[in-house]
Amino acid sequence: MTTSNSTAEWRALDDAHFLHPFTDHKQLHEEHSRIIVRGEGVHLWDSEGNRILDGMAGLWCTAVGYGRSELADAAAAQMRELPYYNAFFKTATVPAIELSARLAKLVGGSLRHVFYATSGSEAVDTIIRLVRHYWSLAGKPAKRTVISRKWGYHGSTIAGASAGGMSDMHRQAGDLPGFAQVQPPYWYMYGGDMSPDEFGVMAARTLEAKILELGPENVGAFIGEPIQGAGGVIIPPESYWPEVQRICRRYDILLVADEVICGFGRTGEWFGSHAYGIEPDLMSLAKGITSGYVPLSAVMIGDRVADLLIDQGGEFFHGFTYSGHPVSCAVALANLDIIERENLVERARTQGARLLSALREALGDHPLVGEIRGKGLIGAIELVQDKAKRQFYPSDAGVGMICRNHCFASGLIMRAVRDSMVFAPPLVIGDGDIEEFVSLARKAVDLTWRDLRATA
Ligand code: PXG
Repeated sequence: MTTSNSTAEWRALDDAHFLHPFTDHKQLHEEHSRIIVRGEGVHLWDSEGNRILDGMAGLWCTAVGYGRSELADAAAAQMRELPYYNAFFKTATVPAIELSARLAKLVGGSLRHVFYATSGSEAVDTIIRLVRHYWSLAGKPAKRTVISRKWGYHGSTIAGASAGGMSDMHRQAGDLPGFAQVQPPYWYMYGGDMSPDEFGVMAARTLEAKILELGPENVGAFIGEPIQGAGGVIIPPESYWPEVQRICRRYDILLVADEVICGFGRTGEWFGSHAYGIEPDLMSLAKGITSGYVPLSAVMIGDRVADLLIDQGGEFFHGFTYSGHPVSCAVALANLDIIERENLVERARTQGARLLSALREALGDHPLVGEIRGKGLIGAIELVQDKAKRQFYPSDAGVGMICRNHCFASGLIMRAVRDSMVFAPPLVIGDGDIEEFVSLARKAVDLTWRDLRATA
């Protein structure tokens, strides 16, 4: 429960004591935080009573929307029964067992084993350990390098940051050896005169070139988000993933799908891997697994890795205090009940199509808008200087940030990644919410255009 402090007092305490993630604090202290106090459906309220449409589902996670007392009840019931016990010493709890079986069924294929952690970063860390352990057990300990894409996001632990393709994070000590990056399948930026499908194959072949450069005997895995989220909602051409799959098989490289954002309906299928026909050896899950109500992440492990690990691995010296936390697993089970009962995966598909076409109708002809792309309920609006040439503004113009600030001020949360305005609203978004989203987005883009012309 919040105290009776006023917004001004909270802001003073916030500035004095709270270091925020991914934040320039000097800048924050000039502007101060907006304090979010309540949520219902797709809307949030701040401490000054303003209502905000959350076009980002928190941080890509509140799939079932805010205010679900069913999830609070599931957490409370589990806390009363058994708030905590671990799974280290030949013990297990019922929610963790039941969730494991349910995830295995939902994910399908050979990914029938689950390892739990608390964050997406820990899931990715676990995967890196599993990849290297697997290849040691398989008699190929040199296969250690993990390849990812530029602008891939795989978490913020040292290993996660190193595995990702964010150069700012690499510069701040997220630069372990044993990682390499290749080109993302970002047709709008890099596709030139190629068709999206020609470009998709070309982008996948940058992986092949990197494997050959490093030597396949040194490469353990390729990790990629089915759709790159934090990197700007980079939706790959349909030709991309089949070619990546072929390359991984050809050089005997494990394929890892980081489904932290794409999992649990976001793309209009249960998992992004299903949407693109990817057959990964390992998969990371988080965010939508509990709709963000409590922290939980999971690694799905395919038979190839699991069989060797179980038969010949001995003890896997890895795990966290909260691996398989019973409260988190109980909330995840209740969250899956809601997703299934309310057909939210299908809903992501239909409402996503509705949102995309409404955005295209409202903004498709706008001089500042180069492309509006989406799949299910994840998408982006590209703000560009020259539509015909697919040319971006110089990065110091900060066009995305101008637009983000207009969104924020008018009651819509969209994130700016470079000049891509990204969105991923809760899967429960209704028709009226879509109308509100589109009209606020249109207003923000218009105001951004006005600002740019004023300074031109
Ligand atoms: N993999 C992917 C694909 C992610 O999107 C992580 C791993 C790490 O998860 P944790 O739970 O450790 O944060 C993520 C997280 C953004 C943003 O600004 C995105 C994430 C986290 C924070 C901010 O888009 N994604």
